[in-house]
Formats: sequence, structure tokens, C-alpha cells
Amino acid sequence: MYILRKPTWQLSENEVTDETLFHKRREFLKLGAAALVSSSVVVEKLSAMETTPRTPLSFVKTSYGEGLELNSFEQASTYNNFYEFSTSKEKPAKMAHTLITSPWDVGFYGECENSTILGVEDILKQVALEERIYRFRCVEGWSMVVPWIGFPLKKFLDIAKPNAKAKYVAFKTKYDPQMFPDQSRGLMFGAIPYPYVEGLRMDEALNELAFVAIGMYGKELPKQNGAPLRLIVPWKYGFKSIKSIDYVEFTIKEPKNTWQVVNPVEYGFYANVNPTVDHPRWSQAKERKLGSFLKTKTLMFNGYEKEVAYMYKDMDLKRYF
Ligand SMILES: Nc1nc2c(c(=O)[nH]1)N[C@H]1C(S)=C(S)[C@@H](COP(=O)(O)O)O[C@H]1N2
Ligand SMILES: [Mo]
Repeated sequence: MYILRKPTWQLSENEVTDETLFHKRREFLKLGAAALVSSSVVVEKLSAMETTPRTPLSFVKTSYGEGLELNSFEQASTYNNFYEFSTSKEKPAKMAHTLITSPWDVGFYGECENSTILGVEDILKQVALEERIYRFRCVEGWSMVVPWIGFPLKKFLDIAKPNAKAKYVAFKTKYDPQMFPDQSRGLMFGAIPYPYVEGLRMDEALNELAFVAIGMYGKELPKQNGAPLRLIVPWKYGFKSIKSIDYVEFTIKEPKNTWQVVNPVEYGFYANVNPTVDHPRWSQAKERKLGSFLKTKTLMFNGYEKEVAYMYKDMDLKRYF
């Protein structure tokens, strides 16, 4: 008889909050330690944490997110959700060196005219890179503001020319237990089903805010943040922003995304950030930005109501959560 460790998705609100406080305490201790040594030593330590040197990128700056206060690179790259490595928030940064991001192919399948497999470098030849500062809100109640570098998801999907029957698009993360240790753990031992799957309705995918990130803070994405390329859907909870994509499929039917499969009572397909619809085990009215002590109000559609509300005007957002 095996004793199963309780998966994170079964944690109570208290435990989630404790984890956040635990993290805050670590940040505080780090700051305390930093005050004792010269700042140049601290900078050296921070860059030594990067698992691999990351190439600086050239990109166009945009006005997205002007005026938002950024989280630090350190915050965004050391507190991660990446179950393929671990359910811990701290471990992906230490473990992600096993992810080999080059060569990396992305396959496009399903309801499209141009089904193809393309290397990331070929994809990058077809798009212009831009920087967008977006709010990012995890369903667990923490948030951050990150300057992503990438290109509109529409440009990515245009490569495959979706046909008129394509109503949805599904994305999958690479399945390779050599690179992602948790993929060999097995459902019996509390792992989530792999590969990780996410999906969007076609109109959502074509919305101007939907983004493919290949970098952040001026450089290539750290592996723990989903290198070589990941989705960023800023008006939806963070779990929709699938990492390390290797498969795109245009579908007629709504795809089943991983968290909906794991726990359909708690997670749906849409997962729009909505302070008025609580998670069954905690309120979604507030969030704690990484590095902040106080909670702040969560905004409808994470502050992107103007850009996205039209897509849901006839929908009951309590039902389609
Ligand atoms: N493949 C994959 N993608 C994923 C996840 C994951 O576990 N595996 N976690 C999701 C969740 S819950 C969140 S909040 C964000 C976290 O992104 P970050 O680590 O860059 O902050 O990634 C999302 N994408
Ligand atoms: Mo999340």
C-alpha cells in the first residue's frame, strides 16, 4: 500500500497562503543577507543562478503595460510553476538544466491548410520580436508583472493557415521524461497527466493580447519559465500559459486542458481571471504580487477588460469558469 503525497492541487487555501508567506520569508532573509555584502557580490550570485547563459535579444519596445511596476528577473525566474520538474515553486529553477531547448521543433496539425513541422529558428525568421509588459495572475492567488519578448500568437498560428472548421486550438508541452523528470513519476504516484495540454477558442487565440514568449527581461527565456517558447494569455489564470510548446493542433471540438482533466470541479476551459467567481476553496478577489506584503484587488480579466470582454458578452462566466 503506497502512501500518496498530497498533490499541490489538493492543498487547502491555508496551505497555499502559508507557502506564499514562506516564500516571502525567504525573500526577506535574502534581503537581510544582501545588506551584509556588497551589491556587486549580490549581482554575481544572481547571475550564477542562471542555469545556462541566455542570449540577449533584439526587439521593438511597445506601449503595452506602460506604467506597471515590474517584478525583478530574480522573482520571476525563481518562483515557478512547472510540474514537469516539480510541484515545488523553488525547484524548477534548479532542475531545468535537463531541458534541452535546441534543436526544438514545433508541429502544426489538424484543421489547417499547411500542416508542418518547423524548427524554432525557422519560426523566428517569420516574425518580428516585440516586448510587452503584462500582468500575470496565477489561480493560486499570486501575481507578477513581467516584460515578455515574443510575437503575437496570431502570427504563430498563421504559419499553419487554420481552415474554416478550426474552432479551437490545442497546445501540448513536449513529452520527454529524460528532460522532464516528473513525466516518469506516474499518475499512481500523484503526478498530473502528461503531456500538459492547454487550449483556446480560435477568437481568443487571435486576440491581439495572446502572445508567444521566447524571452523576458531582454534575454531568452530561462528554461524554468518555459523555453524555448511558451504561451502568454494575460487575461486568463496562469495555467493557461503553457510552457515549452512542441505541438499545436487546430480542432473542431473544445480540447480538454490538463487542469480540467485533473479536477473538473475546480478548473474549467476558460479560466478567465475573475474576482467575482471564487475558486471552490478560496476567494479570487485579491492577489499577492511576488515581493509584496499586502494583497491588492484582482481586476476583471486581470485588467484587460477593454481588450477582451467582447468575446464573453453572451456567456455566463460562473458556468464557463
Ligand atoms: N508545461 C507546463 N506549463 C505550465 C505549467 C506547468 O506546470 N507545465 N504551469 C502553469 C502555471 S499554473 C503557471 S502559474 C505558469 C507559471 O509560469 P512562470 O513559472 O513563468 O511564472 O505556467 C503555466 N504553464
Ligand atoms: Mo498557476
